[in-house]
Amino acid sequence: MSMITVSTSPFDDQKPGTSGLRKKVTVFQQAHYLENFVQSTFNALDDKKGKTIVVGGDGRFYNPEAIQVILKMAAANGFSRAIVGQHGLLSTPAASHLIRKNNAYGGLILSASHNPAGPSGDFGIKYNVSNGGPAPEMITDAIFANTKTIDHYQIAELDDIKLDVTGTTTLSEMTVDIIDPVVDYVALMAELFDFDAIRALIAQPGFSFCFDAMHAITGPYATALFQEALGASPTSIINGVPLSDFGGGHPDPNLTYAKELVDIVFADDGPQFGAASDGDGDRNMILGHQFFVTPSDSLAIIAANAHLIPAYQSGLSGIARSMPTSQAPDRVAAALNIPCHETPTGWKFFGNLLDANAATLCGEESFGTGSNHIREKDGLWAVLCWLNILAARKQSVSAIVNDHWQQYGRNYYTRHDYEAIPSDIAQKMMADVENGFSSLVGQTLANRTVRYADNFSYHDPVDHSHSSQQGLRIGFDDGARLIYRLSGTGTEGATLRVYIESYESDSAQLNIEPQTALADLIAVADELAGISSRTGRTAPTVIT
Ligand code: VG1
Ligand code: CO
Repeated sequence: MSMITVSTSPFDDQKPGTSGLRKKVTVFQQAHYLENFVQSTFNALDDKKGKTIVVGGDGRFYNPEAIQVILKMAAANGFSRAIVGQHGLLSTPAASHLIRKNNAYGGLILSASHNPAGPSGDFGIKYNVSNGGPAPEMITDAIFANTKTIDHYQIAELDDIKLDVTGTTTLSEMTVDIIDPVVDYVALMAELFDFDAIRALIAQPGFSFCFDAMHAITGPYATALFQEALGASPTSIINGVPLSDFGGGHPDPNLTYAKELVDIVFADDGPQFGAASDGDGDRNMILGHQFFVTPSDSLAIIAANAHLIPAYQSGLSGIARSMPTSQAPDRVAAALNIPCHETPTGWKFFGNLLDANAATLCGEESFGTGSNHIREKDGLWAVLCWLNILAARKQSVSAIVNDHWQQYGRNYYTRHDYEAIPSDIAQKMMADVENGFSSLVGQTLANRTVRYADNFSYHDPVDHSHSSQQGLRIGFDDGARLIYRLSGTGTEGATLRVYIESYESDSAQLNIEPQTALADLIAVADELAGISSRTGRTAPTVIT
């Protein structure tokens, strides 16, 4: 028998964050580190006999090594079948779809999303359950509990499997299907959208667009979709070849990190439409010519125009947004007479709502948008939503967004991130802000009255689980909000995220630059938490 049991001892830092376990590559390279986490995950699951697992990652450094370990451990833990993307590649949305399509028991996705990659960058691993979505807190808590007591793991002592050719092979008793990572995903997109209309739009002489894959996982998917299925020219995709260090870049689709795309689309002769995706393909940025669409607005506008997209023609059951996402989608939900659910940050909280058909569309302010077609956010899906809407409405991106504001009003919105601040300073700041809450209600700040100040908690209406301490929020009488959260995905010190929102319905006041429109609230946010005095930072690391 090739199965062996290896003795190990626990690591004390394997608590999954907002989206799985993320650490420096060098941390994952420690002996037994990856194995401990994988075994702890398997230990948290019921009987694996006869079950299928999907495995793939965003192609970052350490992906190939980790996949070999995971496959050998899956075989030793009794899985009967593994479905693996060729070369070990799968975007996060494609992995979610494969889990669902093949009725798999679950999947392991290897990604640290937008975090930089390479030998000195980050690596990550995340378990998804049978609905295709990230494991809910009940399971991530059980995984963490196992990491604290683990004393052995099981692995097959066999040669590595070759992952460069599609086909079926075996690893001891386990069947391994190496599949094209793109085909099933493209077929799903063709079912959801009006490809003929999008093809016609792209073929118009006056229309051009640019998609930036940021040297991460979406390159091959974008090529198959935009070029091969929809007829776009090869020059419409930039940075389309996945690299293990993402070309040294930071594949976070926002105005700061996707600067190359922004420069192209903001040039005077730039294309009418631009988009980018993140490291693992689950997030997106949408641009029109010289125009940026705020992610919260993107969700609201997709919802308001969903009837133009074949998959959503018959209506939406509801919308769900994370708490810090702006309230723009709430206004669309109210107009459509459907519920708008407010969940904590992280896609794992949308799974139950989607399964129960309580929501059709979901989104986060952090450039994540998705629907019930899978159980992850989906960057290319969002791009196709916009292309489908552009094709149907025959208007520019900026005209569609401006129309939306005229109809619903505008939720001015910005997020200020302060990266890599010392953890103790960040923790103290959050504690002090929360301690000040009792005296805050009723006070007047930035010409508004504070209506509530609390630490957000969520009661899941489907499984009745409870999640507390999900972000500090201050709500004003006019609907404006200030929110403070510490990131659960960073790997260096703490990242403070400050979310600032205010609502404007005066049709003459809808085109102000957001940092200007929100200036008074931004000043209050800094003052209340003492951000600059405590951290010495005079400006955020990133503004989105
Ligand atoms: C961030 C975003 C959150 C998103 C998460 C994972 O989390 O704020 O909205 O779900 O990243 O996305 P945090 O805890 O750092 O704020 V991804 O594309 O990194 O899997
Ligand atoms: Co991502």
